[in-house]
Amino acid sequence: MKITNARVIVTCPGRNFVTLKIETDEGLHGIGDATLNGREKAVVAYLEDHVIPVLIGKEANRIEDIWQYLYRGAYWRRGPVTMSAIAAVDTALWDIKGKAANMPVYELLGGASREGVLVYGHANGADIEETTDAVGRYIELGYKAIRAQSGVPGVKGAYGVGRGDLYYEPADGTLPTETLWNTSAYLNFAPQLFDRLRRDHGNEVELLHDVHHRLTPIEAGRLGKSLEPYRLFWMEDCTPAENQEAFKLVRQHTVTPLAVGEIFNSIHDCRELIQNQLIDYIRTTVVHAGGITHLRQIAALASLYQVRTGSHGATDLSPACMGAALHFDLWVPNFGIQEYMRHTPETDEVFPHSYSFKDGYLHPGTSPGIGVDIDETLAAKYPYDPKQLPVARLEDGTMWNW
Ligand code: KDG
Ligand code: MG
Repeated sequence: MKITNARVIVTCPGRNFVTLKIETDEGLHGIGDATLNGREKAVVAYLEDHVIPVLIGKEANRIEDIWQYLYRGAYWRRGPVTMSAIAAVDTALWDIKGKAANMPVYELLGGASREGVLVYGHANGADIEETTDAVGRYIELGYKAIRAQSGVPGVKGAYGVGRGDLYYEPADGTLPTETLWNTSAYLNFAPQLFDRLRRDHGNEVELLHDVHHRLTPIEAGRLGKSLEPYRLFWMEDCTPAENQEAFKLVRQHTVTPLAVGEIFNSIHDCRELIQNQLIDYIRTTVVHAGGITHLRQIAALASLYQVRTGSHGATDLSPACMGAALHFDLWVPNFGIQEYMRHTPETDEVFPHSYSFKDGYLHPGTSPGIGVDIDETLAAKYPYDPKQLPVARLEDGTMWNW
């Protein structure tokens, strides 16, 4: 089965998505997500100028060989643009292989290891009152695990507070929006938030929190320790992870479980954190970490150290990524949890899919392939709308981590 055609589809049904569609001489096609939030056009150019020309005529069944060709063949290895482009090809080829075998991708990987994929939803609010109400609404919807983010008194731009709690989207300006950050206000506030959430909602629901790279290692240790009474499922991205040694310091001070990895794109980014058991959950996902083929290597390494998966699943990862991730999650032995931020109804229409939510779990469905397609006619009605992620500064003007 030869690849005869491949093209990139850019659409903005509420937010921008980049999708690669690969077609074969047997009439089968597959799709893969290539969205890199705020840097979409870089991946489009990479695919159109450097990847698609070498795909035409290749044997579509040779997923591993094509992965190696694109990875080694670029000479310039790794990086989010390269790895998102490779991921799109990889996902589309797994989709095609599934369709050719008439099997859902989780069957090709080794079959289901569980009945459903535990997901966490996003509750957020401008203050504690709004956030606790939002957590209550997610519990009513059936969620067993909920990420809670709240506006912080005195902080103009706490991370994760959206416009409405269902479809939070941070990339909101043609130029980056400037937010202000105050670490000490946040460190005082966060334990108050989780104290209130536990008092209002009890101990059964799993609560998660994203620090979004904002703290130094010692501040992260202090936060983790102060959140211990509230038994978080995880504290995410508590400090930037370029310096992975830093997590030793965090670990020395807290037993709050740690999750890192949504901005990682290769097993080499994860290796030190995993091998030194400095984290509990690895958050790499299909689209930014080289597709299913690479993600399973990361998961296998993690399994040696009892680190579990907790893949990124924000709205900037398209339904094509979500579909592929759910097949992976249903199979992977050391599964932990999957992030699930619902897409807008317009996005769901552009990407018809077989995955479905019930009682806090997602299931990828049993359609052959990844179970997600793209309606190109509808996609064409939503032209690209350039948007960038915000930036953050401290109150004295110093640039900080958004
Ligand atoms: O594009 C950036 C978002 O995907 C990111 O800010 C979301 O941190 C995030 C999360 O945990 O979902
Ligand atoms: Mg995050």
